[in-house]
Amino acid sequence: KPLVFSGVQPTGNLHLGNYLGAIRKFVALQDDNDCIYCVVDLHAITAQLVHEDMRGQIRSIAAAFIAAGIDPKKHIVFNQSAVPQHAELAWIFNCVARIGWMERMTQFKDKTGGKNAEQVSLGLLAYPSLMAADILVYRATHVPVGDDQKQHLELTRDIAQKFNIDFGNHIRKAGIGVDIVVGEEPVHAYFPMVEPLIGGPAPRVMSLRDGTKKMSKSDASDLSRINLTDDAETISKKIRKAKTDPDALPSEVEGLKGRPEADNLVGIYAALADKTKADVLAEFGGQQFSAFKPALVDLAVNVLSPITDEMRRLMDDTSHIDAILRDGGERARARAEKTMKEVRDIIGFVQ
Ligand code: AQP
Repeated sequence: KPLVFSGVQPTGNLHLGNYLGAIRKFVALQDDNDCIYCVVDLHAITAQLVHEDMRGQIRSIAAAFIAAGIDPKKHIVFNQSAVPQHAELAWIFNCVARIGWMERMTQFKDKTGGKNAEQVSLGLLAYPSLMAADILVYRATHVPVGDDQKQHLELTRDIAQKFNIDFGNHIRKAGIGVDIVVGEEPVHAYFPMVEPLIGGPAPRVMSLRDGTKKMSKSDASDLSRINLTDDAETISKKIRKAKTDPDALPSEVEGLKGRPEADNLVGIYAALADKTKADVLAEFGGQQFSAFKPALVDLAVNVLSPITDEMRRLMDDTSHIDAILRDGGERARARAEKTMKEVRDIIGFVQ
């Protein structure tokens, strides 16, 4: 079975973008894949070092995974810091990757815009290197993420490729790895080339207040996002207040061009209903937002409230979540150590 890996940062309330871009896909991939889903707590300290309730944040992401329908017995759910091999491989990748690769990342530029180098942690620059390690320490091949992570996954491929080429002879001598072709070039590879799983009608959910900005945990306006902890009344208020234009919905997908807010709401409806945007417009084309928004509220509340309720129940007594994380951590550690033994061997460390 293909090996799927993905992670979510415990940096605040999960929102609809995290759900549609990531967690919903995690759930759908369980039947046909071997899945490892991680609460990436080491990533959470890159932008902001001190968190008042880090434990609670980690548990609530794990609770969201379980409440959304991930089966932690068949698959693995754990928190990143419980498996030190992630940080070990990230260090090695820090030596494989080039500073210029990291500085070119748009997320790094967005998060550091207007700041000087004294205000930015070294960890934030190296973030994609740790992300590459998260995935490759399991030699995972498929990574479900939102569209915003596409560039980081390309970097993961670059790191894997450079490691494979730089250590090509060592990999061959160690008798491990496989022959693959990358571009035109034959390579004896230890690390696989990962494939991002991005598609769907809402690969990048946009802010409800500005259809050109990504829905994000760090947006100052709570009205810009639907949190997984919002109750039905709050969801209704946020969707009713969502920015739109004055025109009716078009009946064809092409009619959404140049209408980012309309495009976003139709994409959200489609993703929540497991339909295409064309299906949604076949139903609502020609109708005003005053008719479409209440239907979107009903759908969002129907899909999200069972998850919210279950998350709340799981968070009442966290011993169950802690046991899942402990068990997942042990299983993940065993797999990651197998890779690290081989990596240390390839590099030539004495062990
Ligand atoms: N708006 C989005 N649309 C689709 N997918 C999204 N993701 C995040 N925002 C959207 C996806 O959610 C997964 C987990 O994200 P994360 O919490 O690890 O990191 P993030 O992308 O930094 O999340 P935020 O909410 O945008 O946080 P801030 O505000 O801190 O930057 C990833 O798969 C991501 O693609």
